[in-house]
Amino acid sequence: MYILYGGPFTRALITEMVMAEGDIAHELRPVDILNNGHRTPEFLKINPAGWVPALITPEGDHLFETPAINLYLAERHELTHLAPAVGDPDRGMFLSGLFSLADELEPAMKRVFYAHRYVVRPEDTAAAKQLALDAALERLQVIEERLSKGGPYYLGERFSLIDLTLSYWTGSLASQGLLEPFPAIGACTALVRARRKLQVHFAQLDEMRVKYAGLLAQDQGVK
Ligand SMILES: N[C@@H](CCC(=O)N[C@@H](CS)C(=O)NCC(=O)O)C(=O)O
Repeated sequence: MYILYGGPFTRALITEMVMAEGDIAHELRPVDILNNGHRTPEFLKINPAGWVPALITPEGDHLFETPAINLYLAERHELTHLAPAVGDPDRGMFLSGLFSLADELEPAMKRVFYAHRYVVRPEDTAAAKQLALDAALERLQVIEERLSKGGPYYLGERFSLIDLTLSYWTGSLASQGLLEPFPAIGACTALVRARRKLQVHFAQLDEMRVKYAGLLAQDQGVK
């Protein structure tokens, strides 16, 4: 049985969606990142980087880095509707798209959420957040152009882990009206959100976002 460390307010939800798509049995162990649950000695034994998600495989390996965990699960369980197999003509473009989200979009979004960590003076936090947001939107523009020429998904007619990951990250932007300049991304995420097995997770994501905005307003977010 897999053990997934994750829980509220975390991108572990993307891994839960992969598990749902593949009907993969697992135990979810919530980590309270608002109260530094990810920095306890116990959790650091699971993932020394101190981040969630982390996955313990049935063999006892400890895996981390969300896109790596997701790709591992998709490949191990032969979920070729999420990850084109080695030798599939779509494989190269799939890897390019997935790594681009991991290397470019996800770090920019992390800086948006944790802008206070990237400044020396607290009064620079809003500017750091805006710069991070600009970087994220610039990445989205590249994806928008690709989808508008040959969507609805990143791989054309073929849904994949890229669209699922993209839909997770764009959730908070959509709620602020920031996705309006990206209609093709909006259409792609609407298709992903309508997937039968994922609807419950996107409902959780929306709920989590509203709750987190409330906590931020009271200055109770992750430090
Ligand atoms: N590169 C890692 C980053 C993981 C990450 O930053 N997770 C967030 C939750 S979404 C976290 O643990 N935040 C707590 C912190 O940075 O202190 C991955 O993609 O898994």
